[in-house]
Amino acid sequence: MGLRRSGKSSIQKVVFHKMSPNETLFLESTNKICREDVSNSSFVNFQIWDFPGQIDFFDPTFDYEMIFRGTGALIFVIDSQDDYMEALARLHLTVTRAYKVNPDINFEIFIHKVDGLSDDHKIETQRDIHQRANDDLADAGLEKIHLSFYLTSIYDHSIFEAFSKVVQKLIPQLPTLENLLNIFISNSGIEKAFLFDVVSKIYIATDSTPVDMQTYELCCDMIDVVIDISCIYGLKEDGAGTPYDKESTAIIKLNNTTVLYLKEVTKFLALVCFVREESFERKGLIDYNFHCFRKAIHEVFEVRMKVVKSRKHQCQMQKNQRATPNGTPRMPL
Ligand SMILES: Nc1nc2c(ncn2[C@@H]2O[C@H](COP(=O)(O)OP(=O)(O)OP(=O)(O)O)[C@@H](O)[C@H]2O)c(=O)[nH]1
Ligand SMILES: [Mg+2]
Repeated sequence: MGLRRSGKSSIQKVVFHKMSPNETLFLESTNKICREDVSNSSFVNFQIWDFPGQIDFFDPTFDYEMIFRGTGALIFVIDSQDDYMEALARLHLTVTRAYKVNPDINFEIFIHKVDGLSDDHKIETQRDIHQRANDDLADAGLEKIHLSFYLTSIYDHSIFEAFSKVVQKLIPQLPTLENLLNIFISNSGIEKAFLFDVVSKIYIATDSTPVDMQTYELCCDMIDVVIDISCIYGLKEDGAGTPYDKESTAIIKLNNTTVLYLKEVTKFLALVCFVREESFERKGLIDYNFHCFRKAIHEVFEVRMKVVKSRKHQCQMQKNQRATPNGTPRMPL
C-alpha cells in the first residue's frame, strides 16, 4: 500500500517480473486491487496484492477486515523524493486499522526512490520518518506496534534485499534453514552462502555471517547470467525445456582469489556460495556436503507439503459433507 505514484507497482514488476527499472516509467496508475499468485513460479508461496494509491477505508465496498485478516505482511511504500507528510498520515491510518483487525501483521515501511538522495540525506530522511511514524503511534497509545524501515530503490539491489527480509520473516522454517547453512559452510570451508529464490532473486536464507551488499549483488548477477544464457542457448529450438533444472550449476572464478559456485537445490531454489580458491581445491568435499545439505532441505519442505496436502484434504472433506448427495452445494461456498 502507499500513496499514488509512490512506486508500488514498479516494485512488484521489477522484483517478480524482471521488468527493467526504466520501463516502469510507462506503468499506468493502478485503479483496482491487483492480486497475483506467485507460488506457481517461485518458492515464495503466497499472493501479492497491489493496491491503488488512494484506498478509501470508509468506502463500504472495500472490505478491509477481510483483506487484513489474511495478511502476513503489509508493505507501505513512501516516496522519499516527495513531501511525505500526507504519506505519514496515511501510514498511520492504515497501520492502526490493520492492527485492530489482525495484530500479527508485520508492518514493513519502504522509504522508496532513495536513488535521488545523497547518503546524508538518506539517513536524515529515514531518521525523520522513523521518528514521526513512531511518535504518531505513541500519541495514539499504540507504541506496541512495531514498524520496520528499509531504504529502497528499484535502480539498485536494495529493493531485492528489502523484499528478501520481508519474505524471510514469513518463512517458519527460517531458523532451520539458517542452521543447515551454518553447518554446511563451516564444514566445507565456504565464506558465505545464500539460498536464493531463482525467479525473484530474493534470498530466503543465508548463514549467520553478516551480509555485505556487494556480495549479494554479485550473487544476483550470477543468477541472471546463468538463467539468461540458459534461456538463450539452452532451450530447444521450439522453446521446449526449462532454463533451470537439476543439472543447473555454474562456477565463476573472480580475480580476487574467490570463486562463485551455484547449484540447484529445488525446482525454485539455488544455493550460491563464496569460496576461497584454496578451499575450492577440495571441491569433492564441498559437493559431498552439498549433497547432504540438499537432502536435508528436501526433508524440511516435505513436511510442509504434507501439511498443505492434509489441509487441502480436510477442506475437501468439509465441502463434500456440506453438499447434497447429487453434488449440489446447499449453501454458496
Ligand atoms: N527514481 C525512482 N523512481 C521510481 C522508483 N520506483 C518507481 N519509480 C517511478 O515512480 C513512478 C510511479 O510508479 P508506480 O509503480 O506506477 O506507482 P504506484 O505506487 O503503483 O502508483 P498507483 O498505482 O497510482 O498507486 C513511475 O514513473 C516509476 O518509474 C525508484 O526506486 N526510483
Ligand atoms: Mg500501481
